[in-house]
Amino acid sequence: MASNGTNGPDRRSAFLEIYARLKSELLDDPAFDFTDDSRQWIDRMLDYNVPGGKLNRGLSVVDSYKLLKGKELSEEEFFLASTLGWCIEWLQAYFLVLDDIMDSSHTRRGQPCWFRLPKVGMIAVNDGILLRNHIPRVLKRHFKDKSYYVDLLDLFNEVEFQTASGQMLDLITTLEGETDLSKYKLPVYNRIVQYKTAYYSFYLPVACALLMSGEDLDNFIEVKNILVEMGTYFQVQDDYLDCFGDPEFIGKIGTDIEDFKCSWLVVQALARADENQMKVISENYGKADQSCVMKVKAVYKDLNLQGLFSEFERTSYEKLISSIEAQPSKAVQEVLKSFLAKIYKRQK
Ligand code: DMA
Ligand code: MG
Ligand code: MG
Ligand code: MG
Repeated sequence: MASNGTNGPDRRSAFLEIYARLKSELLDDPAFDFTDDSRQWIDRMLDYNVPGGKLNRGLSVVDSYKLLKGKELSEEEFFLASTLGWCIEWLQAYFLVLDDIMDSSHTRRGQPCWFRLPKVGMIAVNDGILLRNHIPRVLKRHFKDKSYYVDLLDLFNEVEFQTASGQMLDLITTLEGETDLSKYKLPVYNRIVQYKTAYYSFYLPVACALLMSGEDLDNFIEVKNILVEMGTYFQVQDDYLDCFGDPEFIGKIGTDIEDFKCSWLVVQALARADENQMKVISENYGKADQSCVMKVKAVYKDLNLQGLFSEFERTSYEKLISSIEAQPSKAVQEVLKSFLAKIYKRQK
């Protein structure tokens, strides 16, 4: 029997046991008459794309629910919270499989991106669609009779729409930036990351835990705002690590400079560059050539964007802590603080 009151590796392995169960249910979904080959394909596709990350989002549902409840979870409660956690990991897998195609990335979680495997290629597009379709199948199987079932479906739909809209903003802003770099300003940046990252990575896990606790999400607007702030901070870290992180450690090789992305780093660089540095950026940004990438990184270093980032981390943390402490509920404060602790000064 999986123990659920534990921390550390046991907590992760208890959570992973739920993955195995959900996967085997999907591999026996009566709505599709599986052949051996198709079952094996899904089995392998899921193992490759769903469980290999940090699992922060998924585990946060369990942690948050436990904090809101104020005591240890029963076996059933642990299972349900974990299942919602896995639905978020599935959503993330779906977005990442497609994001890596759109961003021409090479590696993810320390292995080649799924579409880079010779036998996969553009089948990955349909795999993304299947990953997305698994979520309502899992929810139907395990939550159909819950009073909050409709709210749960609605929540996942809303958040998926926001994320896909954020991805669109990311992609079309890049198109605009290619002809006019001066479009890369902080408000444009903040809007992209709020939509593409913050809702699904930060609001969604807490909202799932709140629904399980019988809460009405309309009463948690300020909590949502704080989580969106936290998600913005998280994506700034992602952009920073894309350039300055250790690929061995973060499990992915950065592509933001090559891809002409409206990254936090380029936004900050453009706001500070002198005429010379501006010229280097405009001549080298968005080129796949490694010597161009290195020239851009050299400007980032000259502008001390590493120092600026450290300062940003510190002030974001302080601001977040003070908004969290203004929350009336101690349990909610705990939920938000535990989330922030997971990401503050992260190296991956
Ligand atoms: C990712 O933005 C956003 C989603 C919705 C996957 P990104 O392309 O910066 O992510 P990553 O650095 O993981 O490719
Ligand atoms: Mg990407
Ligand atoms: Mg992307
Ligand atoms: Mg990134």
